[in-house]
Amino acid sequence: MKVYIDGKFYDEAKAKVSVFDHGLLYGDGIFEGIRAYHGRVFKLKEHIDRLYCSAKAILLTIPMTPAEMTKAVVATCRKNQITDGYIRLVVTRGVGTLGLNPNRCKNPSVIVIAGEIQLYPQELYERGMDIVTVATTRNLHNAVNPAIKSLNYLNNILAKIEANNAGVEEAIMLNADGYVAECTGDNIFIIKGNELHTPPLSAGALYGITRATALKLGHELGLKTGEPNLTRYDLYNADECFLTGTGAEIIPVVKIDGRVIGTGKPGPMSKQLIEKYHALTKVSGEPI
Ligand code: PXG
Repeated sequence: MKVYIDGKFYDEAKAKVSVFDHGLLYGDGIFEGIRAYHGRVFKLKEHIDRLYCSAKAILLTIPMTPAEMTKAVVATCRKNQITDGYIRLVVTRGVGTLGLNPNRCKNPSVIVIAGEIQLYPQELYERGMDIVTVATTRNLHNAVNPAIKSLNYLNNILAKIEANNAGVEEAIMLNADGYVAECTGDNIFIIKGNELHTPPLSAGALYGITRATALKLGHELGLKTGEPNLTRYDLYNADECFLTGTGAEIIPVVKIDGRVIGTGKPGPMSKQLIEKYHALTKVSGEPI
């Protein structure tokens, strides 16, 4: 594997950053997780746009234009002969002093890794997932805004540890007001009757790219889409539930905190959404 770092390609074993990089010392940086399907980078523009929004929020100037960033991602895929895979785009604050002052970091680093994706087990897509609500509260907007896809993922990792301890793959995180925010690496949706709901961004959800796609596809299927505040009660009493994410795509949820959701099997609308999503990944994206 060849890894792109600041304009050059390095062998995997030589692809390294400094121990003085503030991405490592403080989690000071941002990232994107992107998929490639059938020789195309899916939703690349959306991911690049979100990367620059994250950068703006943390006052980090990415040392290249979005067009150059797009080229770097595609070039890294080509170099690694990726047709289907996972692309991790990382921008760190760069090398600085041991103090946390970001002004001491003069050169942010841009890293692109293109490799294989690790998916949830296939049987979970067929049977549906069992997930739990965890005690770790989603970050507050005025602390580390959940809209920033930052390198500081400890909030999510702490929640993931709780999910692991409970013997499940994903955790529901609530915000400080007790409303549903999202999962550790996925957004959450419910279907009740003819309505498709997902928590609003103000509840502490990431501006998920798969989330936006699922809302659009749901609308096309004739569902009424909305983004109201949701409580656990709303989740428990849903007809169907699923998670969305670049890695997970759309995955059905059939049990939450021991409550069976709907029939206890992946629901018909969720299945249709999954089909439509797969169809979309087959025909769109930035050619490699
Ligand atoms: N919430 C959080 C906290 C995420 O990190 C999503 C929602 C879904 O967003 P997208 O835009 O992907 O629909 C994410 C995305 C990984 C990995 O390596 C994580 C994500 C995406 C891809 C890979 O764990 N998280």
